[in-house]
Amino acid sequence: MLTIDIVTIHPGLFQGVFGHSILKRAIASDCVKIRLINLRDYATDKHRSVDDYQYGGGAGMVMMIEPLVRCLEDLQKDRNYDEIIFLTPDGTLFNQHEANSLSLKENLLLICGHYKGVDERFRQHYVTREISIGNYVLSGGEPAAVILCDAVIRLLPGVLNDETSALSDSFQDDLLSAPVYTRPAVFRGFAVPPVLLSGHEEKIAQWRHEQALERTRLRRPDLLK
Ligand code: 6GU
Repeated sequence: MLTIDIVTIHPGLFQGVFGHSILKRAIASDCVKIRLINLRDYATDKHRSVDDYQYGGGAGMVMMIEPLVRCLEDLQKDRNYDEIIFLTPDGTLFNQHEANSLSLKENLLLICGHYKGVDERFRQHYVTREISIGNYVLSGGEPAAVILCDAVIRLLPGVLNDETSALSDSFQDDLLSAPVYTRPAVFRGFAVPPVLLSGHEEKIAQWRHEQALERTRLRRPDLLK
């Protein structure tokens, strides 16, 4: 079973997301175990500080190495992490390939950054992977951690009802998905493509493949390279 430990100064941000829908079910059915760790529990002063001014001056606080290492070493008493992942906008871009790879691990540690960043020594000496979810800046790593967890957990065996549906996702074969339709067959004159009503499995599969290719060519030509 996959376990994901998440170090954050806002554990409450996660409760809603993990308490609903597919993620809730995945946790309830023991496909994944998630632990939220409040970094402030590892602060060393009475204010429970986890950040400080940066050396050399400049705006923005920096997360201190000491609480992070105290936290990490405490967690490592009962876990051997496959990856210690720092979520940061200057990390490598997260994609489906990375999600697939992480879904095969057993113990992941996610560390959510805040403020101006994290003391570089922590990144250099303790972190094993740095991940960004896109070319924009979030106010903290938490939303990125949620996205990473969702993308990984839905791939775990037993999480999706229809085991094949994760395999037919957009991106799983570097193609976007074909369009999908449901009842009614005609809505205000807008008809479903007739081939889908034909019952001809081979023709349907071929149509879907052509649509996927065409959609990818038009919207995401970068995926076809
Ligand atoms: Cl992982 N963190 C933050 N703060 N901003 C981001 C991000 C991560 N990925 C994209 N933007």
